[in-house]
Amino acid sequence: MQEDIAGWVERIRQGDVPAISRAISWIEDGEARGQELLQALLPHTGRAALIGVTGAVGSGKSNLVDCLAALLQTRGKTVGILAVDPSSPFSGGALLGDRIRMRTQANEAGAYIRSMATRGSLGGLSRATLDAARVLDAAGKEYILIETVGVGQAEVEIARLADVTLVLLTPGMGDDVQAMKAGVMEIADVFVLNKSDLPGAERVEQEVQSLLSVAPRVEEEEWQPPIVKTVATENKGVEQLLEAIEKYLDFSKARGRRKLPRVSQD
Ligand SMILES: Nc1nc2c(ncn2[C@@H]2O[C@H](COP(=O)(O)OP(=O)(O)OP(=O)(O)O)[C@@H](O)[C@H]2O)c(=O)[nH]1
Ligand SMILES: [Mg+2]
Repeated sequence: MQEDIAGWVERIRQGDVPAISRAISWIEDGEARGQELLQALLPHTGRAALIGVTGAVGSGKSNLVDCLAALLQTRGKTVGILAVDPSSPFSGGALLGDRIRMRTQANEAGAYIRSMATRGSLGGLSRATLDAARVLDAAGKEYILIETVGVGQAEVEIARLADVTLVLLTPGMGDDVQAMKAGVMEIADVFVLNKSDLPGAERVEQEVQSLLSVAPRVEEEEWQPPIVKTVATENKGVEQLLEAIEKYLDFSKARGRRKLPRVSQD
């Protein structure tokens, strides 16, 4: 088995898609060899930037992830995409393939796309997702985009461990901005006001702005989450968004913050 593992490590490091898929399946299924392989991959991880993308159902996460991945690819970056779907009994690429209209050139251009589904607890899901991200990291993906729905426990967990977390807002959220305040304000490094082509965008922007202005800031040099307006269906605002993402990554790097633990926690 030891030799086997070495073989898998090699294939994954070369970006071999079937090997990556197999490894993630083992992890999802909670198989012992998945964990064994992860341990062997760990020395080859720690380079990727994990970008968490969260927001309400239908807020445009998949479209936005698609735009971001495509932009990163035009800049010569390699990308992996994980979509977390707690409500789905399915796993594998088929579901996401149906839901995401790929601007990204899957595989050939270096984007690996995978939909993660829960087989057990939500805690298990977030754990499996982060482990899958490690596999992609070892496979040389420089950016890993993780789409999660809403602000359930799994999402918050993933957000906490991602290097940067985007929270999508949409016009017409109205009082929802107030309601989501507690959970979301803590995890957002960058707010994305998507569907900014629709009426009501300014109002949501103002509401978030005012919430941010009253939010207690521990230190003067604390990060102030920006609000970036996008229209994911028209590929608008994506460059500005990537700029905000990079700015945050630089900011947290300068402070020695890296949320993804390099060594498995348990
Ligand atoms: N007008 C407008 N519609 C958008 C925009 N972005 C996404 N949509 C539409 O919103 C719907 C949902 O988009 P998705 O990208 O699937 O949203 P999602 O957040 O991934 O959805 P779930 O994964 O089901 O939670 C689709 O019909 C999109 O065409 C936008 O910027 N403007
Ligand atoms: Mg989606």
